Amino acid sequence: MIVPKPVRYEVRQGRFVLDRDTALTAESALAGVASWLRGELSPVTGGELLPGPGSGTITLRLRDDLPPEAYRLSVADDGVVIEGGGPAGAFYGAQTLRQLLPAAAFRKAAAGEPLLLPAALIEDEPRFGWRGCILDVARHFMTKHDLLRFIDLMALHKLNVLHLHLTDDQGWRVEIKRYPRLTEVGAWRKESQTGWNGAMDGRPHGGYYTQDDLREIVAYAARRHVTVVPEIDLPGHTQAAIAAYPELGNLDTPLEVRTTWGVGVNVLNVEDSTVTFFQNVFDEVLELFPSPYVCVGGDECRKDQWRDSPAAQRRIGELGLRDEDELQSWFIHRFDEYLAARGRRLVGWDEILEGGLAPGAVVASWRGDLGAVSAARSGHDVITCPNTSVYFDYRQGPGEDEPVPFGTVLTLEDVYAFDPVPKELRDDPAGARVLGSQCGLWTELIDSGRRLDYMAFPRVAAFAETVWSPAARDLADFRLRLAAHLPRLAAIGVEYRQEPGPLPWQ
Ligand code: TNX
Repeated sequence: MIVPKPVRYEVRQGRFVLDRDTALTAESALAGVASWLRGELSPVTGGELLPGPGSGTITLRLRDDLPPEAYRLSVADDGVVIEGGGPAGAFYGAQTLRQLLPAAAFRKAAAGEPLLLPAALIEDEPRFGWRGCILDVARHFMTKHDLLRFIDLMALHKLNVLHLHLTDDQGWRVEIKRYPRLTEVGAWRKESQTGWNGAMDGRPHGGYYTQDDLREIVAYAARRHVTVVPEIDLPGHTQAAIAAYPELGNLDTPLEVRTTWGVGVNVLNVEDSTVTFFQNVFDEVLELFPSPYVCVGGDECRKDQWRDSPAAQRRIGELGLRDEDELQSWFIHRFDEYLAARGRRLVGWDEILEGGLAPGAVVASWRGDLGAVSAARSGHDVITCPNTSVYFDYRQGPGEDEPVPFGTVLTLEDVYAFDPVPKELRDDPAGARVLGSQCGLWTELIDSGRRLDYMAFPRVAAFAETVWSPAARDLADFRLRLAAHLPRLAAIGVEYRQEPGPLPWQ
């Protein structure tokens, strides 16, 4: 009853009893996985899972004939062995081990029932290397505590990329030492207007992560084999930055951090000083986030102000560009060069295809599948995250009382039916350009960790299956496994959406 479904599961005879005297041994390269597993299991068994003789032993080791994220887990009467191709594989084997236990094993207290693991042999590895969630902490700030908990929940589902949308019109959420006003001013917005499906609730809102917070978040994620990919969204979605430093914008009048939703008109100017400003910002961001991938946004940049700006028009003339789309492309290229020189790869939303795409750029394709298909065919790596299939800010059922009545209905079954490789690329060698997918938790209408739970779960479980498990789908089988999985989420304290909705509603 494992979620996401493993590649191969063979039921065997017998069972292993986990108790306070169970021992746990690991080779030194797996010390991190072992200490994580001890931390999860010891409150449940009441024992310390030390190495050495015990009532039975859990052994963690590496196997060099497996890919790094693959594992083999065998459970027998006298012991449990987890073999990983690398530490990530061993970690996923340990996650599967937890799911073989009763749901009570997900509580942080003694289980009060025997902890029996059914004998089995499980062989497993992911279908895609990029298994992500986009979390928008700009529209509504999520506390550090909420973020760490969310990372644990991602890891439980064998997801490995947290794409953190750190900046937008409505808030700047990352401390930058060189430019303190980005958070002093940009992290706070006044009473918002109401409207847009009741979205803005008339309350002031704000918050940001200090650099120490972010170092902690990144390290916490790394221990769970989750890479945090930072996004600083440019050149649109930047009103909070312009409110802090008006010289970044196109107007003479000052702006405030935005208090409405939708695509805004205020975008960065294209001065060299603005490019330098953001490269200085990235100098600090790269220090905090070791991820090989860094997202510079590039989505929904309205060109109205560039059309009206003599400076932007002069730039178009000087560079011999055709139009404002090419100007945006020129702007994004500056950051591609900057990141490439520092050994990082640029990720951008599919609008970066317009007006010419930076050579090594990775495209995050969100407007249906079109961007994914053309980017892959022109030799770019692609992450698929179509708003038609994996946007979890969209409502989960058609009911009038469904909380957050935004977007089209996107049910659990819709998510389960998603294939990360678009139809057009399935019989095309360019399909290999799809690195994987990420689901989108945009938070205009998700204003708290509780609401995040409701919108994310259980759809994240279905999504995890689409990126981890083999392509074949069996909805009835998924439903059975989900029925065993929901009590695990409940034991953790996740307020997932209960069928038929909208409970639990706050
Ligand atoms: C589009 S996805 C956006 C976000 C919004 C989202 C709402 C993307 C690159 N841009 O700014 O939050 O739709 O669903």
